[in-house]
Amino acid sequence: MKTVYTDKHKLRDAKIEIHEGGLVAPFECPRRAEIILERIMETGLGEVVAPDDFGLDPVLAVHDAGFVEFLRTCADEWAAAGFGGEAIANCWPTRTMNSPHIPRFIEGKIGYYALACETTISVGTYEAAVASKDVALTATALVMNGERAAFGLCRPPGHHAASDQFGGYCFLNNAAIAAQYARDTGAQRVALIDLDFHHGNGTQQIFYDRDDVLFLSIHGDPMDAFPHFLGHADETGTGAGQGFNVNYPLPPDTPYAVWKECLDQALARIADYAPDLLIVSLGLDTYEHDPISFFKLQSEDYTDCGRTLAGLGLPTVFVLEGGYAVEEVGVNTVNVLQGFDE
Ligand code: SP5
Ligand code: ZN
Repeated sequence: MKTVYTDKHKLRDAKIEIHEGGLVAPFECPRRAEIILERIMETGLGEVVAPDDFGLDPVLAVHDAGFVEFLRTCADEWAAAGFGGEAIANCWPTRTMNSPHIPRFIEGKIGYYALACETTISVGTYEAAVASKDVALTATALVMNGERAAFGLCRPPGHHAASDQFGGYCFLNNAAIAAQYARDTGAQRVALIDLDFHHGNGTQQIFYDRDDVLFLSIHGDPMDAFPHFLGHADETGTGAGQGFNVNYPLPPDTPYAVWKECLDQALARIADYAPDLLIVSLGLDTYEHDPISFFKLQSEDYTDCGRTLAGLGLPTVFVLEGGYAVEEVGVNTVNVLQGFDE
């Protein structure tokens, strides 16, 4: 299958992340995408093409305009306030002081639009996020125009980004933007399965009241894992979306055999839904040696996963999400794609 890729992901190159009581170099780093691209070249997976520019309309179809403008201006406003380093939230409209007022000063504004503080906004972050959504949209357009499948090598990732919040290394929700674009260009129903170790809280929130995008996610139980406040099995959708949100939270040390049972259940639900398009939020942080996650998938399991996904026989767009065992992320990603192509 074809891969969509651009070097512009390198514009997202933050220097710090808050992790376990200190500052570390971010797990979500440019090298991840380079290693995946190198593996695609070395295995001859297929042609690598550059993204087209889709502009902001498909972004504004799922994200709040004020939020997008905040992302665009945040790094500049941070610098204009005289702050050094990278923009980071330190104060939040949490349960006991929830308010609709959006602060004018950047210190408050970033708290309003943030859902987690591990993720800073560095110079270039917005430009990289815009390029990343173009990667996802270009892959989706390829499949809407007749390719059986395509891989959007997206960086930064997207699935934690909600309609008006960033966090979890995500700024714009690439998979959600792609799903909405597919709806707007002819797909009646879209299924979106999230295989990243972390629950796709942003994607869930964006489509929670809708029945035209079925969302399913297999992930670390939020009682134990980030994003901690969403991803429970009893979150099944609301209004017209009731029954169109499906979560499979799993405990620490889950091996592939157990994970695969959930995948089979999820694929049965997707087959029943009979969508025109499948979008896969492909995270590789389910890997046994991932530094921030707790599942036990092995490299060969990813090939089986890809093969299993292909069994649905649906036009399929893969969108890269997480995966932080950098040396192995190329092999694991391409194993999924090769398994699918077999
Ligand atoms: C796209 C994606 O995979 N985002 C993940 C963001 C996770 N950020 C918070 C990670 C906290 C990890 N805590 C691990 C504790 C066990 N060592
Ligand atoms: Zn993840």
